[in-house]
Amino acid sequence: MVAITEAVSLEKDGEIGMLWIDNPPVNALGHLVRKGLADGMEQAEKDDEIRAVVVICKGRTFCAGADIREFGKPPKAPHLPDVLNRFDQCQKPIIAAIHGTAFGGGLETALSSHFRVAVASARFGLPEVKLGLLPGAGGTQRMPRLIGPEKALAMITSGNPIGADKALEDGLIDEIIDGDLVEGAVGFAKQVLSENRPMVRVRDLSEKIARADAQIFDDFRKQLARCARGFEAPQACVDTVEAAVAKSFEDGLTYERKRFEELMNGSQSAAQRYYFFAERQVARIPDVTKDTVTMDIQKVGIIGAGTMGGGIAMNFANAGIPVTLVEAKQEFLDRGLGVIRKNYDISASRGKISSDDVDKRMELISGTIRMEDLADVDLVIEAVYENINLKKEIFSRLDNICKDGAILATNTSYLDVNEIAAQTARPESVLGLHFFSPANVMRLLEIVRAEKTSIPVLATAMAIAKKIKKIAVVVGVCYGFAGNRMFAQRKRESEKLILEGALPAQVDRVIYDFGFPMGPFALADLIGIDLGWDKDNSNSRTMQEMLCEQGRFGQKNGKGYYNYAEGSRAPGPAPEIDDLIVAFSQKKGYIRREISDEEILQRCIYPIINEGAKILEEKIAVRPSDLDVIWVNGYGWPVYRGGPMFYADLVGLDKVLDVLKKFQAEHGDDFKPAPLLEQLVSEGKNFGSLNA
Ligand code: 3H9
Repeated sequence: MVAITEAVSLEKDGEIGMLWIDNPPVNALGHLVRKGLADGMEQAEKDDEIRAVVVICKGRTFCAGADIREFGKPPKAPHLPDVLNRFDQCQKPIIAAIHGTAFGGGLETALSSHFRVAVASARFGLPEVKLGLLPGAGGTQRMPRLIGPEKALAMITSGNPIGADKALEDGLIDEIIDGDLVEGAVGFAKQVLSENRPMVRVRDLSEKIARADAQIFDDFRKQLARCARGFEAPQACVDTVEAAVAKSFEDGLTYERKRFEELMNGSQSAAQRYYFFAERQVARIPDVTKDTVTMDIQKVGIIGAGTMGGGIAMNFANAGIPVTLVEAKQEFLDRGLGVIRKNYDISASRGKISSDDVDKRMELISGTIRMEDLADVDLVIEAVYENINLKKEIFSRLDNICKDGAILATNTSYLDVNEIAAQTARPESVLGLHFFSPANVMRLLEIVRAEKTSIPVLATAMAIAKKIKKIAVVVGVCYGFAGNRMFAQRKRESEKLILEGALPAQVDRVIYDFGFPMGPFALADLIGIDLGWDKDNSNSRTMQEMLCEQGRFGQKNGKGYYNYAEGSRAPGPAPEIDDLIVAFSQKKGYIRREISDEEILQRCIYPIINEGAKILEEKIAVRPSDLDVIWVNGYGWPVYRGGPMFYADLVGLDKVLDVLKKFQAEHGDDFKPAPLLEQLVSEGKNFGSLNA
């Protein structure tokens, strides 16, 4: 075995040269790998004993792509597209031997080889689009030539991987290897030599692109305009695959390079790449180490079979963990279990799960009206309505019922977890697990670490969150924790803006155009305007009271800030509400004025950032990027803008600070800048500098 670089070596197995890549953890195609591949291939070509080359990886996976950490830094030669063009020109057959994930540049390496073999568990994907990019090492040109433009478009624009069976069926790979990959790949290479099989250069294939239907490109563009609104990369992916059909291979590559670089230098990809690491960083809690012992959660109890409790129960059943659902009355329990089954049946009718799965999951959920039945569970999640006294009473009962060591969690969205924990003799076992609604769909979970929560309990909560496929963010105790506390800022400002002169449709348009799925008023209609409305004390003091007094509760009864046609969720104009807002604001003494879109955006977004800074100062969150993960997963922040803290850095903290000060002078201390923000600006730093 000869070391070519620290990451690549060349081994000879008779007439087969094995080019080994060893660059943990995922064999990313960093500089040492690219150089190793280029030099190793040259050496193999020069070596007369070697007649075929197998490209293969050590460790858990084939190359999972370019090294994302190198992006944004000055590129170092040799560049991947050049290395892969040399693969094309190689006079000896190259066989890519794949296990794990051949992703991005990894799959492009395989596409530039002359043959591809893989183990049955291997997966193949071009996920660049998820990083705001397109495959930039020939993937947009070779993939359509190999599997046809339509299948290539599906893979490239979605970024979703396919398995080995599908890859074989589509012609992406030549053979699935049963058993040992090294033996299988060497055997395949020997067979290629003995049969004198012609080397297949994907760049020279033309049959599949010649019969492409031109319409598919526009169909994809239209579909992506809907389902990937605001994202630049998916449309660029379509353009480059179209170029594979319309241009020569060389011209197509040049075009791909140009579009790749445009995306790479743009803010969307910077945001999405940042977010990729943010989502991995979030799992790192300074005082939780790899050695922290976690508990095995085999049985879960949930108190409350309402929308939240039912959704939470589904998460555990989906992961194969038995759940006991507790309700106060049999009828509530029956209703809750009925809703769960209905939700599963809907998933089955959409083909997402089988009817067998529905039965299996339902079997894992049992119901009871006796809290005592939770005596043997390992984790209890209380999901009753937001009433501190009720929650305290439940925790004090649970403390007597549950076995020693069982974790007691509350799903409260706002209340003081320390106060709840104090009701028990085991505050170290108490924490908050704040699921977001609908709990079986939303990926975000705030893990609320109370004053006395022990480290193993925290680590166990993080482990179980991973098991039920949530993105968990650890936060501290304060009113609304991190997400809702920041969200309250936008709510307050949007409500003030319509009194000062804007109307709901304008505010919603600005927020929607920024990239949120909907604006604050359409969202209020969706959630229900009556949420938190105190009917008995309502006295036309706020717009919420005005609307609720008129029976306008939002989508649920077809009338809110907007009007909804029967059976439709699309907000329609409600001129009567615009008139009501104008009259109400004038009665309150506002002199209405034209408000610019820019002001609306800054008024809604900058206070979120400012509150984030306060949260960081108070150590409620570990790092700024955790807040971004919360906003992307829980509040619909467009990932191509990274999250509020990333966005603030992009705008420039000095500008954010100036605008906040201006708003403070005009509108008061709701805009008072957080000391941390002032400090970062004075030190010339940004939030990114705190993302350790
Ligand atoms: C590309 O290829 C562009 C080309 O078309 C053109 C070039 C010219 N780079 O996810 P995990 C790290 S764009 C650097 O926790 P898993 C990751 O940060 C690239 N680092 O493991 C983590 O580090 P840490 C296209 C990377 O088993 C560790 O590896 N490719 C990269 O759950 C483990 O990762 C992609 O977008 C990378 N490319 O999942 C693939 N990938 O331990 C992105 C991972 O310090 N990667 N790391 O936190 C993935 O989808 C998953 O990581 C993978 C493994 C499925 C591979």
